[in-house]
Amino acid sequence: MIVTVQQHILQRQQQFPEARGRLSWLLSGITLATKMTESKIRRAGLLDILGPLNHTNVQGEVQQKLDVYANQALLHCLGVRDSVAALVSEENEEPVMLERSEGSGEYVIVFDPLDGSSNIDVNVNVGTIFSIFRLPERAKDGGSSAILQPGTRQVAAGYVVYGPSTILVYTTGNGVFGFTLDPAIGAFVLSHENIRMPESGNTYSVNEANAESFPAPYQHFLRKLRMGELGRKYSSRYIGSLVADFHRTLLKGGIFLYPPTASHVGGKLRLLYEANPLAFIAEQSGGIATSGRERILDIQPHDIHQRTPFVVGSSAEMTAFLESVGSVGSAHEVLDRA
Ligand code: P6P
Repeated sequence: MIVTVQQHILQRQQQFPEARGRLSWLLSGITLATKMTESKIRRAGLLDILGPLNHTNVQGEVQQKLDVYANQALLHCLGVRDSVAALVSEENEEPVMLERSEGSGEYVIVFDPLDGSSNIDVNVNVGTIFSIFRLPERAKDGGSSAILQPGTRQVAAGYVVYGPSTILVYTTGNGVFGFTLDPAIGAFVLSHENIRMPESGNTYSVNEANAESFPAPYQHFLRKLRMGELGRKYSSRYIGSLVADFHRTLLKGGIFLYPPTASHVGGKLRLLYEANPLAFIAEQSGGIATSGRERILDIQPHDIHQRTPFVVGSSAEMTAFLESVGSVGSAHEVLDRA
């Protein structure tokens, strides 16, 4: 008996204060948009859709045609759901505020429509990442305060990883669940019931090319890891596509790091639509996520596109990291607040 992601939310809605059908209706907007994107990715080489457009996005990155398609799909599929008050996309400089009748716009959805898209031309996994907030009562006008909420205020978060299979992983704060897209019926079907991140793993994931510019405590930690001082042998795995590197860490354990570097002294990854949703999923599955200075979910954003250092993974490796880096939030403090 198959369980689709919509059925899953509805079946368990008594546990999800946010569900009441509106959240599953929102999620159906996301799943529809990601299925549209998946159908293009599957045939990318056959369609005139590969390769860069002749302009750059707000991030100054050359936009791949699929980025634009994925972004438009999400803006359309979510824009027609009247419970959505505002949309924030990695591809849009400003939030998209939606005209809604009094009181109907209830949610803000933040997303990276196609993370890692530069990998598409070489057929490497890419992903869509999303995060859902409620519009605070006082900000019914959808002002920036409605959008700049800390990750602890997320009501749901998830990602779709487009790879050998297409898998949706999400949480609403009651565990983490995975659904595999069945092309035969065009539905995401429950395939990973209650995902738990292993308490430790044997891979670490970091772009070693930047290692010389990592802050010394990071270099010290990585050296300890490589020298077996954590008591186990590690392998290095770095795909260079955040959702793929995270998905492996979620299922197999270990640690992923994007530290401060010479070119990105504040970190490269985005807080709102990359670190926050993945940190919510990590904590819900028993893992830890930090900026190296504080718990990711506690960070009060000041800009919708702000970046952060991002270290996420199994409790064993993350505890060793936090003790080694001597962050503001000690290992125990971060653990206690997870
Ligand atoms: P680097 C892809 O461009 C991305 O945004 C993430 O998906 C990935 O984790 C990171 O950048 C890779 O960055 O500097 O290692 O190439």
